[in-house]
Amino acid sequence: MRITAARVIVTCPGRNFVTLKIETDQGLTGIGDATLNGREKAVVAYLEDHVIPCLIGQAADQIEHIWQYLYRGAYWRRGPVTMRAIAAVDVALWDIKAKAAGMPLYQLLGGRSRDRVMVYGHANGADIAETVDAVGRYIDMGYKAIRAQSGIPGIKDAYGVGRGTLHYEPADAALPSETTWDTAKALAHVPQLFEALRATYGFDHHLLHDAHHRYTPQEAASLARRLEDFRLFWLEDLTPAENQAAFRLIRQHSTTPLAVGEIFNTIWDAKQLIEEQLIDYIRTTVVGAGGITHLRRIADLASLYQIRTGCHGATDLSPVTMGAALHFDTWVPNFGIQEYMRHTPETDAVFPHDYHFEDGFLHVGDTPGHGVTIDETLAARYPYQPAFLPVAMLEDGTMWNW
Ligand code: EZ4
Ligand code: CO
Repeated sequence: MRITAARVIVTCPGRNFVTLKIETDQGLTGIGDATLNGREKAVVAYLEDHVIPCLIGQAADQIEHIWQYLYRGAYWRRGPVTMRAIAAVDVALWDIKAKAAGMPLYQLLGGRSRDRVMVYGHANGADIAETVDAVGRYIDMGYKAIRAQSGIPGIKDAYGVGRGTLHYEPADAALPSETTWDTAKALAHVPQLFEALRATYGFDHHLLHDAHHRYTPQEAASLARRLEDFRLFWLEDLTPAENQAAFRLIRQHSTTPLAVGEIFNTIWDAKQLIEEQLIDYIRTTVVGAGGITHLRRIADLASLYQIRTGCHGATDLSPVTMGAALHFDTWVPNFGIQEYMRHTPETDAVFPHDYHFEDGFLHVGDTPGHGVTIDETLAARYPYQPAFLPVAMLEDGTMWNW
C-alpha cells in the first residue's frame, strides 16, 4: 500500500484547526491533527513544502520507518513545528493501518486496559463564588474530576478564566492581547479558592489546578505546600520546565502531586523529570509529541517510575487528537486522567467522531481506525482567521510567562 497523495486542510469553526489527510493506492485514507495554537501557518508550510513531497510513493504501512525518516532525516530535530507535523503524519498512518486491519486503533496498540477513560473538565469564574458555582455545574454533569481556575483581584485576565461561556478560548485576538500577572496576589488567592471548594463540596471529587508556568521554583514550592490540605489530584505547570532540575526544589517541600508537559515535544524534554521522579503525571499528548509512535515511548519510560499519563486535551487540540488520545488512553497501562475541554457544536460537526461522554468518562468508539473524520465541505465554509494566544506582563511592563 503506497501513499499517493496528501494535503492539508485548514478550517476555523470557531477556532483554527490544521488537519493532514493522506491517501493511498488502496483507496484507504487517514487523517491527523497538526494544529499549533497561534502558530498554525508554520506547520501548514512545514507539511506542504517539506514533508508531503517526501511522503508520496512511500509504503503507508511502515509507520516507524516514516517517523524515523522525518525525525532523523530532517537533521534538524525536535521543536513544536517539526513534531506536530510528524504527529499529523503518524496519526494519519495509524488511522490507515487500523482501517486496513478492520480494527479500532486501540486493538493495534495491544487492546483495552480499561473500559472507559476518566476525564477532567474546566470550571472557571471571575471570582471564587463564580468558580464554586461552575464546579457545581460540572459535578451535576457527572464529572468526577474538575480543574478550577478563578479570576484574581488586581490581575487583568488571569489565566484560565473564560468570558461567560463553557468554551474557554484564550486565542481570541488578531494580535496578542495583553494580560497581567502578580505572583503575590495569586499566592494569597489560590489557597482560598480551594478552601472554598472543599468547604462546599467535600472531598468526593478530584480537583485540579493549572499554574501555567507563572511561579519561580521557590514560589511554586510554597503554593504546592499550602494546597496540601485540599488534596488536589494535581497541580500543573508550576514553573517553566526547560530547567527540569528546578522541580527538585518543589519536590523537597511538598507532597502535592505534580503534572507537567503539555508544551513538551519529545521524551528528551521529560527525561530528567521522569527519571528523578520529580513529577507524578506526564501531560504530553498525541499531537504535541510526535504522534502515537513517540507518545507511547514517553509513557513506557514514565511507567518505570510509576508516573501516569494525563494527556493535554484543550480545545486547540482538534477532535482528531482527542479521538487518537482516547485510543491511547484506553490501552496505556499507566493511564492517569484525560483533559476534556469540550469542543463547540460547530467543531464537532466539522469533525464527526464516534467517542462519547457519559457520567464523567469518555468512551472510545469501535470504528476501524481512530474513529474521527473530517467533513471537507463543511470545513471549507470556515476560512482561517488569524488568532494569537495572549501575552502576560507584570505591573511594570516586564514580560512574564503566559
Ligand atoms: O493554555 O492549550 O491545561 N491546559 C492548558 C491549555 C493551554 C492551551 C494553549 O494553547 O494549559 O488551556
Ligand atoms: Co495546562
